[in-house]
Amino acid sequence: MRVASAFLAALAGLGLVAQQAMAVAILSPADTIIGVDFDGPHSKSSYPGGENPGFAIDGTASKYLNFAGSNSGFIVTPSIGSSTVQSMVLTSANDDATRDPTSFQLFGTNDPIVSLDNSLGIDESWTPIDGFDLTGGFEVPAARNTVGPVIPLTNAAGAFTSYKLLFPTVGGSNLMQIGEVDFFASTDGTGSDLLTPGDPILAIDADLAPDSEYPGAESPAKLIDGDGGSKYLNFGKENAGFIVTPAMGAEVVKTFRLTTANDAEARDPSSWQLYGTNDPIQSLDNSQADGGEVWTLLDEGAVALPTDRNALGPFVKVDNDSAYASYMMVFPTLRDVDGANSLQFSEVQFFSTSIPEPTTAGLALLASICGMGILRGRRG
Ligand SMILES: [Ca+2]
Ligand SMILES: [Ca+2]
Ligand SMILES: [Ca+2]
Repeated sequence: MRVASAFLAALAGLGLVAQQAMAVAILSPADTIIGVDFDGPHSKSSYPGGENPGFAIDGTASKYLNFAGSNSGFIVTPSIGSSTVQSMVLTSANDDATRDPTSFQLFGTNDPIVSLDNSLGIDESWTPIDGFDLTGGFEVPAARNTVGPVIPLTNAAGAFTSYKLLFPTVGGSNLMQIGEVDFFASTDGTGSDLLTPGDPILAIDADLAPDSEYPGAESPAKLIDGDGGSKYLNFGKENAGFIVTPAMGAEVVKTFRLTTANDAEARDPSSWQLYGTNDPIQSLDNSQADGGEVWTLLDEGAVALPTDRNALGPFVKVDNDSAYASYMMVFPTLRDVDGANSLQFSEVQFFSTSIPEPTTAGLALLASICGMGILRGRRG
């Protein structure tokens, strides 16, 4: 007994036992937690390499497919130069007619194209030309790989050097696909196609998607479920994170600890920022944390997580002496952002007490005390 109490007293003197014993774990599965990402919304446009927008004007029925579905399309700059489009023909793709466009909007511009591939396509000044629902005989053919009817356009806007074609609606699918698009200067589809295979063409989608997005089974709640095998994954990558409101009320966070996820170490956070607020949380899930709370940046720094998977990371000190009702933690950098499609980790815990990493000298002293204890125990 004497040995044990002396041992504990020695450890307490080192700050290794007393502080750990008193440390309060602040987070629990009862807490309210949402996903956020500081970065702004972006276009959802994306396509398979083998079904890129060039296939919409390659002169064959081979298709362009955009995973963004409705409101996707393309920007094309005809190599023939300025033209006045007055009719259009759409050719159906090879499969799944629910991906076929059921309406269109056509715009023109004489600006140089500065929009990027897979962007919103709004970085030029665009003039509406025409657009309507593809009904009453103008439907994309139900038969596959089939040339559709001539779609006459009312073009009061004149000649343009580039065109933007959007498909605001498709036949119920989450994807959009089109086998071929032909533009004509005639009103009846006669004459040469204004579009030439190889013309500069960009995929676009006009819908704004928030940067914060997570799979339903990998929600922020997985960070505080006490299960190191379940993870939170956010496709927002850099600057993604979470807002948590501990059920136990306002506490002073002085230490945190992360647990790595099951795979893909490139997705591990490598730096952190911790913010606090006592305002009610108005920010929405998957928002930019722009609900109007006033956040105080408490501390920030690097974190070196183990490459081991489902492994506890180091205790990380937070320079903070104030209690907050809610905390926001975001991760500005990842271990290997170029090799990652998301941010992920399995658990987070906040502690109300500083938990310093044992120093080398402390560990040596600890080892010598343990050795003494063992020797004394044997003698007893
Ligand atoms: Ca094609
Ligand atoms: Ca978990
Ligand atoms: Ca982001």
